[in-house]
Amino acid sequence: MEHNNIRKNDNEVYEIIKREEERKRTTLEMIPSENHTSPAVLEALSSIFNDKYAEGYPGKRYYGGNEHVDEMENLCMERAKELFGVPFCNVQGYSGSPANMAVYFATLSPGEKVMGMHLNAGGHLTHGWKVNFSGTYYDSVFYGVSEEDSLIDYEEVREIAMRERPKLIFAGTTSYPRVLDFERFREIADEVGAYLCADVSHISGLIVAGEHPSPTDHAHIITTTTHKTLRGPRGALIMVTESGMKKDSDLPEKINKAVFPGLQGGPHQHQIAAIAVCLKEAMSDSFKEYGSQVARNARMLSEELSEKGFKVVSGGTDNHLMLLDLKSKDTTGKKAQEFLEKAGIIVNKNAIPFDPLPPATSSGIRLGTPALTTRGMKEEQMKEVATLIDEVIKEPGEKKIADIRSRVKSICEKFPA
Ligand code: DSN
Repeated sequence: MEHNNIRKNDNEVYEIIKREEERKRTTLEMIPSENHTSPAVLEALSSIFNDKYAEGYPGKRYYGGNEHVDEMENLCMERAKELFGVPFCNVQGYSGSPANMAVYFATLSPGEKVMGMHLNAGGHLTHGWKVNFSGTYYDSVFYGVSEEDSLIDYEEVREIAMRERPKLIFAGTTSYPRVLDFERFREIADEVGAYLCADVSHISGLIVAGEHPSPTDHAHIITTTTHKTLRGPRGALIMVTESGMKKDSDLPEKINKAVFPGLQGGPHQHQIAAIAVCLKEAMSDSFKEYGSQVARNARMLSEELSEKGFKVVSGGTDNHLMLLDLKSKDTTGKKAQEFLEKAGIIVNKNAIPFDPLPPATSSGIRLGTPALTTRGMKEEQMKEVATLIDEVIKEPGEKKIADIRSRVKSICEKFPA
């Protein structure tokens, strides 16, 4: 983007933006929750809708002048409902955490019980973690993965649910590389009378592309951020499914009230415009091809890294991400992240299941293919990237890192962001 007005009025900010553009252009973005959004999404984000206050919902706003805001929000909701096959969607959540908070407000009273995946096994802060609102104001219990294969043991999930009787169960992850069995989660939720919320923030792009089973027929509520595999602006969708409506026909109303006035003030209408643009993009055939390539790339990267002697948690991946267990590599997640960053490969350190190290150090790194795939990279480039990662981890000296940095730059030039 040109940013001519920023350059004219505020050169300091302009220069920082240009440096960030340069960083993105010349590095391999492999954090699985990040992506490169389209210029159309970025244009919508900087549109005139930024200026408008619109507390309330279409047709029921607290301010005047919302004719076009209503049009835009209705369009965005209709697109989300069509794409995910649900009868209700709230598009005002500022991001994933407030969206999940709205689900708590709509389904639980403070002190009631939620069950989610343990953070160290690949869950999310808002699924009950103790330092988060969800573990502070609600009673939380966790399921994890099996020590043997790092997969969710659904029998164990059931046992914990039967014992603890949570009122809300989250099926959702941030670093779980395998398919989630939403049907099984729903059976468990039904046995204890709980709401099932599928938080598909990481995999929503794969779901709409047909690369991961959809939770629509199983969950009562679906939440997702819009900026990960869905490749939109920062933001969130909170959806109620047909079976959510059957369980509680007031759920949409409760969710709307939880978002506003419960949690948020004026919705970010420029963000909603950008979500609408992203949802249209996600309806296209080219997005389906994108989602499928993301998964193919992840499989290839994981296979190549395994062949080079890396331990890939759970033995591989079914989605867009993988976790490398670096315990046998004489390094930590923290060090590996730092060395790779110097070489222009951006990843994040991540706890692996049963990690002996604290999260700030951790024994693993998390790698994903959504952003590389957006740049047009395919299996052949994944082989190259696996070689670069392997070389950095094996020999993180300055000379080697400088060599890898220049090889990274040349891949980036061939595949412009
Ligand atoms: N921070 C996100 C991620 O990286 O997965 C989750 O909120």
